[in-house]
Amino acid sequence: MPQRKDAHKYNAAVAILVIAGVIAGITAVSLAKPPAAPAAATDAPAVGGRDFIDPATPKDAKPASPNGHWVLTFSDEFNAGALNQARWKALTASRGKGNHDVKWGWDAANVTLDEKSGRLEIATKKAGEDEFHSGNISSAGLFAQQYGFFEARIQAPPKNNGHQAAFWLMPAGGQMGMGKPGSEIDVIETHSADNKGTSTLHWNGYKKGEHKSASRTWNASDLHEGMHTYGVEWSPKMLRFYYDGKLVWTYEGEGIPQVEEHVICSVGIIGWVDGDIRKAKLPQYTYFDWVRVYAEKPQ
Ligand SMILES: [Ca+2]
Repeated sequence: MPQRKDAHKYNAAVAILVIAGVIAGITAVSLAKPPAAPAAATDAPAVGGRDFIDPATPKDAKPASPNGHWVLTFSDEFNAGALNQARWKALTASRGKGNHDVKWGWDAANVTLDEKSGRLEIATKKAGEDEFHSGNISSAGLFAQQYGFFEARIQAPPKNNGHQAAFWLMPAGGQMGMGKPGSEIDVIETHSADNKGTSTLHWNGYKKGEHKSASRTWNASDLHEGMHTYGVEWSPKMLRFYYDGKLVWTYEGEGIPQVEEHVICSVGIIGWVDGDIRKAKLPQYTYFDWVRVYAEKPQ
């Protein structure tokens, strides 16, 4: 499914049309429902055409959700030995203060792929005095989708090292500070010093007093051992979060995004993460075995 970069403008235009329709006394129902056609490839990705599905993904791959019928729309098994530039960009960016107030950032050099193990590896390294770097890959500007099932198989960093694995979704142009009408969906942020994961929805922007969020922290005794599957089923009125195929949180309410969002795999040295990055034996590695995205197939 191609990214429609003007999705938010389109939705805003629809909203204006709906208001205008109500004022004019005409029925707004037909205007509120986006026609099927605008999703056509007027905004084809700048790189990579439609190479969004990895031929290495098993033909019988299916999401954890027992609900609906699904068709694979995007996948990367990370088996190719190099980052697929049609699907991802590795970011280099400063992230300000992190765990125990250290300086932290993402460095594209910390993202590597190992052909032998078929994994994407994000290194967390000491980069200077009280400065630590991890990594981030994003499908922003390449692939985005509204609704569906988003799933990743991840091996979290070793315990007690003050950093976390994260798999999350953001709206197009969704730099920190933007949340309307899209929202940040954190499918998973692993904890460091305990066997827990947190799933979170952030909306209404990030400004103090305006930002809203809902989250669920759940126990997973084996989270720091081996690979685990993390997924979210995103439908217009509901988010369902899964850990190894088990439903860990159902959210219904305000803030569920109604625009296309891109996919991010990253390692965070975020301030709230438990454990102490300054005491970590570095480098440490977080492994991503695959990412798969499905859309619900109309029956
Ligand atoms: Ca793999």
